[in-house]
Amino acid sequence: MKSIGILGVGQAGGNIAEIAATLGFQAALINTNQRDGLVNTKVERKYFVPGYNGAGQNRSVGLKAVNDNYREMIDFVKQSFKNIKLLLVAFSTDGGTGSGMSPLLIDLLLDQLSGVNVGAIAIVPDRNVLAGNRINAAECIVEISKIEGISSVFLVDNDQMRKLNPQSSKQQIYLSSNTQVMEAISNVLQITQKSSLYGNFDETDLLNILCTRGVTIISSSVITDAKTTSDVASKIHQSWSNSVFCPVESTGVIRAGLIYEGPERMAKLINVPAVFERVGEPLELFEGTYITESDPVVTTILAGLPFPSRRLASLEDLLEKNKDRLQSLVSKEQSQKYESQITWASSLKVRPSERKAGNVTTTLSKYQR
Ligand SMILES: Nc1nc2c(ncn2[C@@H]2O[C@H](COP(=O)(O)OP(=O)(O)OP(=O)(O)O)[C@@H](O)[C@H]2O)c(=O)[nH]1
Ligand SMILES: [Mg+2]
Repeated sequence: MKSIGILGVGQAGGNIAEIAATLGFQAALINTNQRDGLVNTKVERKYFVPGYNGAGQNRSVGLKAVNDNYREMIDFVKQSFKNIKLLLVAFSTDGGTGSGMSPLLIDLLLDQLSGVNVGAIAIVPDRNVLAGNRINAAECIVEISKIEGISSVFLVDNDQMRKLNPQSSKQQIYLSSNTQVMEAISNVLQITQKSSLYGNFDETDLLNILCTRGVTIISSSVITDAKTTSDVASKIHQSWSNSVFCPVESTGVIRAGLIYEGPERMAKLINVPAVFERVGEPLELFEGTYITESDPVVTTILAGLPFPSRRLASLEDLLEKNKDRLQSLVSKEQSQKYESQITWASSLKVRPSERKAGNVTTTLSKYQR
């Protein structure tokens, strides 16, 4: 039984829970919209908030759903996951249900699930989403970043898969983002089950890293053609820029994992100071070395990173640039009306008044000669 559980909230969250279930994770979902959740057929445990039919991209609807039903939600989560050590709540930051519900729900679960750590898989929208989605995303990320005692926050960046496959449809991008994030987590969890003569990376090491508060990324790099330690370091750095997560921008890793799988002769090219030069040496490093004859792969886990302010500013810039236009759009909603140029023409439609019933004598008298 895997020690990490995935709780999807809202449509995107449910889609991630679906992939998690196919990879053998305990998975459950919560939604305000039954029709969205029913398509995730691999997820067995589902809670649909009664009396709702989606949140219509309105975060306050999601928030109200938790306020009114948090006891049922907490019971549902307790019943859905058995013997897990870390629960990751997955959701998109720019819709209404997942974005509005998840920060408060995570905060409540941190108190209510004893012995279970709680982190997040939060989706950052791609560059094409409109103002309303950007506002949701910014509000949600601010709330997530303030939660006390939260474990790893994985920021899945929908722009990253678009960058690598510009021709793909939105659905293909969503599916490959969801698959990559769950495969990355599944992969590091599987490594903890292997044993090695040279240094094990065990489940306690992994949980130590993942229970660090802050932003976490996991990435892997195939280093077959590397010749020097600096080749290896630069391949690892590239993998931090090209993973499914928001690219690493600054220094400040608190805990990290460094795992090597491959032939012995390549293992010596891994130089810890060179790898961490760009992000600063972490407080603690957990290493694992697994000698195999397959292609050499280095997997890194960086935890405790600051929120990526440049990436998030790119989300907010479009709002800032359009501030006046957006403010006038909203004030117009209440005041706008249409003035016609042909108000004079309405009189054309006025019918002459009906003839009144006359008096016979008066009519006869009009014709007298
Ligand atoms: N990576 C990924 N992103 C998704 C997926 N589905 C939707 N998104 C993102 O999530 C946003 C829409 O959020 P949803 O998850 O549909 O919203 P919701 O939480 O169901 O909230 P409401 O529909 O407003 O009730 C989109 O703009 C995308 O940014 C998915 O399967 N994977
Ligand atoms: Mg939805």
